[in-house]
Amino acid sequence: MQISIVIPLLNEQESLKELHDWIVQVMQSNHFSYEIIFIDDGSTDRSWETISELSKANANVKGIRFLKNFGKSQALHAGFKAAEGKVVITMDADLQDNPEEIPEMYQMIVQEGHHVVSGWKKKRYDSVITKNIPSKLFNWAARKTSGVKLHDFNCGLKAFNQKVVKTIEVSGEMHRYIPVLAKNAGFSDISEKVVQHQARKYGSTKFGAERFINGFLDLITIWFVSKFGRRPMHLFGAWGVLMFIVGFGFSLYLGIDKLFINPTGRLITQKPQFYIALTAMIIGTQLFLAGFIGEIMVRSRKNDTRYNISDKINL
Ligand SMILES: Nc1nc2c(ncn2[C@@H]2O[C@H](COP(=O)(O)OP(=O)(O)OP(=O)(O)O)[C@@H](O)[C@H]2O)c(=O)[nH]1
Ligand SMILES: [Mg+2]
Repeated sequence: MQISIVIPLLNEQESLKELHDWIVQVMQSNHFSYEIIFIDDGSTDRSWETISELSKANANVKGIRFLKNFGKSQALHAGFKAAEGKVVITMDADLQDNPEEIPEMYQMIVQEGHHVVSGWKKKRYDSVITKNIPSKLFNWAARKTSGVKLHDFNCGLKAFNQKVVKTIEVSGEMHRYIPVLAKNAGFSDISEKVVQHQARKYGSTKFGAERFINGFLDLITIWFVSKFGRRPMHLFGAWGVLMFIVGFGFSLYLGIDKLFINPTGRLITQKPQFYIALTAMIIGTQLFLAGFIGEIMVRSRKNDTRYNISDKINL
């Protein structure tokens, strides 16, 4: 199989049939062997019924339904696990991403050998205040922190070599940073393609302004986890020991001064060095303990299931 199209969705019943027909038309005119995997993440509308009808008419349509809403990242995780195509495409279900981009993205993976090709909505049809400006800021911060030079981290339309999606673990709210996860896993050939972007046609938006705040916090997490996730002691331990040494140095100074040099001088508790010594030693011990507990957790971590599937079609 050449292409797996993974489509996570939440309450997009109006768009699904139109999206399906459009994808099929592109796939057929390019003679691709393909599958479309819809992941219904606890929709409360008729999305699952629509997917099930589509799958009756087209055996290339597959479906996964979650018992409740587990989030876009978990949906992608489930889709990636099921995907069989050499190239795996992700796209939004709301008709904002154009399936006509798929053939060219496929070629970029197969012929040019990129690991990841990420869509770039260069010209957007969104509100300037609520989407464009925050999005520019967000992407700038993401580029600086992650070192992945993409203009548009939030674009749902992306293409991956199958090896990438089978290796990385998309968890939490990390769907915005799949290219960063790929880079951390060693798939460093990450490219970009300018893609068409449409205004939302049906239904309503699922992410509000909090996406940028959450997105930024996730970015810090990803930076931290990729650098120190497997060796927390190297960060906390180092700072802990450093702080403790500073505190200990001051205590030593105070002790020697009081005992041998200037026993009749000011009380130790009247000197600023006393408070510096106290705080530094307490913070140092705390940091050291954080590193220690972190190491224990890293060592005892088991694989945890993060979503539950209630139904499947053709899988
Ligand atoms: N699996 C899953 N998919 C989701 C969830 N929330 C949103 N989606 C899907 O993710 C895609 C993008 O969400 P949108 O609400 O369109 O976000 P957006 O495109 O930035 O915002 P608009 O421009 O208003 O459409 C759509 O296909 C949604 O159906 C979720 O909780 N789980
Ligand atoms: Mg959308």
